[in-house]
Amino acid sequence: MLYPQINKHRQCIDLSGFWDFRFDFKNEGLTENWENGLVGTRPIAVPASWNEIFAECRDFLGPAWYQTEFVIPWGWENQKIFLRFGSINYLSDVWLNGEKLGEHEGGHLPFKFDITERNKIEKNKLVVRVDGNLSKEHVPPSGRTMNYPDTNFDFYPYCGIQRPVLLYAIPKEGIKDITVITTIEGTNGIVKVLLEKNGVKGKEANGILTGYGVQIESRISLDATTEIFLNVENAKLWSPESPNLYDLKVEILDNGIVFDEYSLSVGIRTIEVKGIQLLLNGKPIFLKGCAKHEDFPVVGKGYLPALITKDYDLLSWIGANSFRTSHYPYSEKMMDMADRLGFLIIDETPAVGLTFNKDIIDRHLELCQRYIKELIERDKNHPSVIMWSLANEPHRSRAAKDFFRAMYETARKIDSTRPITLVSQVGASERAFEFLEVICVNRYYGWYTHPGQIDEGCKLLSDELDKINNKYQKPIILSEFGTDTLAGCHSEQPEMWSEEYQVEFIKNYLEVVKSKDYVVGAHIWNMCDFKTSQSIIRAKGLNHKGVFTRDRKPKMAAHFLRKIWYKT
Ligand code: GCB
Repeated sequence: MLYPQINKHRQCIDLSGFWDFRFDFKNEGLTENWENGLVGTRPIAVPASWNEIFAECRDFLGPAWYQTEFVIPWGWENQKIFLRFGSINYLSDVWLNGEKLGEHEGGHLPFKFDITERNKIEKNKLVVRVDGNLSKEHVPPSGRTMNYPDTNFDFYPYCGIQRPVLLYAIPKEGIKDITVITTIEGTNGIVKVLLEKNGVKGKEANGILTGYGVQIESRISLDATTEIFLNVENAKLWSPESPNLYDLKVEILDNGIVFDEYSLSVGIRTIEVKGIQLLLNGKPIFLKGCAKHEDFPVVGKGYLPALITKDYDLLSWIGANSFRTSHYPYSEKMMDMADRLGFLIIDETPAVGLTFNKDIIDRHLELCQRYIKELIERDKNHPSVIMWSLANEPHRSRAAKDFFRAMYETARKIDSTRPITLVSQVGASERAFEFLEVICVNRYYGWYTHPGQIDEGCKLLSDELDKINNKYQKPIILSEFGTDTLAGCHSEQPEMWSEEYQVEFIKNYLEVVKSKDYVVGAHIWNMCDFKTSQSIIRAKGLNHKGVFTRDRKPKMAAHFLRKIWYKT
């Protein structure tokens, strides 16, 4: 799904702003036909989660209704027109002028509706019903009664329209999709551009790659092929140290006249697994960084551009070169920025806390296959994305291997270029590791087990990593490790919850990691403190494992990481 853009042939309007909003406490909106127009509303910002906005409704997960109006601008008469929702958590039903456009399940991934034949010249009324209630049937599922709300995962289940809603127009015939694959031959970069088209019989396509003083063009007849090859001599490769990006423009022409075009940034790079190593552009790389969350006061999981730039600045400040989008896909703009700034991303689906219960496993598999497909379709052209993560911490189950094999095959069919991983807490007995290219493990010895005993924890970690390596001989990433740490809590001797304990834990874990040549990355849990459901292990409803606080102030651990990771 190409992100909407503005050029001579394509237009886009961001419907972000203040919408009308109403909670549906008695779940009567559907029977009372609220889709025809809401009354008794109050204003709400879109995008944003609703939970931290209205004091009395933090834990009300839905349903709730949104409404806005828009006018189709002059000049769009002969275009195809779409409405695109970046992310709504969790279920959405959408109506335009009282007519149902459709529904969607799952947060954090975009969906769109073709409204070409359904919009009015005058004002259009858009109504959206959002239901964020938890259920065992959903992915991610509900489940832990020790949590309120009863999430089966450790972050707050924020709900609402959480990313921008875009109204956009494209030519009736033209570019449907573009896939860019880059390879390296000697000092040359080969950029392969695969086109998917709407109509366009008898037309031509032109690919133009510019940057670093070169311009390379290649023209094809779309009746003969849909592949464009661009050969870049002495290519400037993309890497964290030098995130070089070329500009690619694809044009569709009719008798030499351009009638559609689309531009995107291209980073020429390769990513592969060889034995126990992860190679970027043929050279071993080590991932240093944190796992993250989209989470901030007031907006919850709402898209906030300033927070994106802030988080990248802090990641750079500690010298990180990578992160994982735990535990769901992040906003498109977060991914664009990673390309520009040179961050390596493990891109994860929303499949966290899967249980494999017999009664729901088929439904979950269907959803998870859709999630991985939609994630790859959305993010496949980002050089920053170096790996797909199928899921985080599924429960131990005999059914897991076949489940992940099916997800893996779906992913492999669409993307043959990137390694695929699974983030597991099961360890050496995780049977999906037999076919996945990279192994990600989360470990908390010295915190959840062996409390207060970092040395003992590190010994266990070291032995276990060796055991996994002996069994699989694949690159391993320590994808989570950390301790809850109250900012401002200190102790002479490292003691749990203190900033000193967090530093000591991270320092010792990183020493273990350094001693293993098969460990190719270490991601601390977490970059920042973040909101969770309420429970006896989450003081103030927060997970405190951040090396920064929720409002982005460094703890001692952040200073420690800057000391060891940051290079001027
Ligand atoms: C984990 C989970 C993560 C939790 C973390 C913790 O293993 O993957 O979602 O937040 O542990 O702090 O307990």
